[in-house]
Amino acid sequence: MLDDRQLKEIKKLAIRIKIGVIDELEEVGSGHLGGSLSAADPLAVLYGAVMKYDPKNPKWEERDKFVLSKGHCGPALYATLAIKGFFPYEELKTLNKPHTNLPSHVDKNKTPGVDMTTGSLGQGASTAVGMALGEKLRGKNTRVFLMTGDGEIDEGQVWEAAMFAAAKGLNNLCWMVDFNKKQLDGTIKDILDTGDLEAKFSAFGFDAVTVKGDDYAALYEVFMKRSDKPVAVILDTIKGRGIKEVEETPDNHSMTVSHESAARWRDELKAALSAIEGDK
Ligand SMILES: Cc1ncc(C[n+]2csc(CCOP(=O)(O)OP(=O)(O)O)c2C)c(N)n1
Ligand SMILES: [Mg+2]
Repeated sequence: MLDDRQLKEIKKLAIRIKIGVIDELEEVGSGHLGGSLSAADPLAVLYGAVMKYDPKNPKWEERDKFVLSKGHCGPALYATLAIKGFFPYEELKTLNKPHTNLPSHVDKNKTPGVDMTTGSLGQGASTAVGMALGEKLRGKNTRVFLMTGDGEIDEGQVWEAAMFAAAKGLNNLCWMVDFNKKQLDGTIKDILDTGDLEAKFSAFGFDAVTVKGDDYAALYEVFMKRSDKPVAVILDTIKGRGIKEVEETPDNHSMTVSHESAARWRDELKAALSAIEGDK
């Protein structure tokens, strides 16, 4: 169980990741804001308290791996990695610029700390399952954390990967679905209703559970849980979480980020950070 001090650190980390996302997107003027913000809360728990890694040795053999299969949300992962010391924070300002190490969709050959190249939706799920199998075959005591989107799971290969993971007993795999109820150009309900995801993953042979995306204490417990099956965590999230105006924008998949809006949103996040710091 996380103690109060650890919980506070994770809450602060989540906000700092969101500020990092704004710092990145302001520089390019637009980007995948909604899905980066909904991913930030679970990322804070994973990189703040759960995963084994070494920023000075990103390819450390005994590290846990993270696959951001919804690779368009690279800004959230980059902010996390920068804050955790994989590369200088200032580099976030190079997002998606020529010759950057931080392309808008993640690339393991470019960015220290990125474990898999993604962006073509669905493929990250297959590669993460392959990685989990590989780690098991090599007798490693490591884990693979995978995050897919809720629109992404419309891709057929995702379910082939899920069936394979359960059939091979990959209990070193923790598969998150960022269930933010929206995809690129509409809601999940309107475009292709996923139905009861917890029941679906259970039926595929996972230990499946639904957790609020910003219930940090509950997320920690679920991420630490081990069983003989792979774990599926349906993250009940809000696209744009943490910035009211973004949460309330219906089409918040990719948004323009002007200097004015960035300043306003940063102020809101900094106020939330100060409230936590002031909270004894
Ligand atoms: C194979 C493939 N088809 C289409 C796209 C274009 N695309 C990028 S993001 C996106 C929507 C993803 O929605 P979701 O998985 O719900 O992500 P989130 O809401 O977390 O941003 C689409 C269709 C893509 N990257 N890959
Ligand atoms: Mg979505």
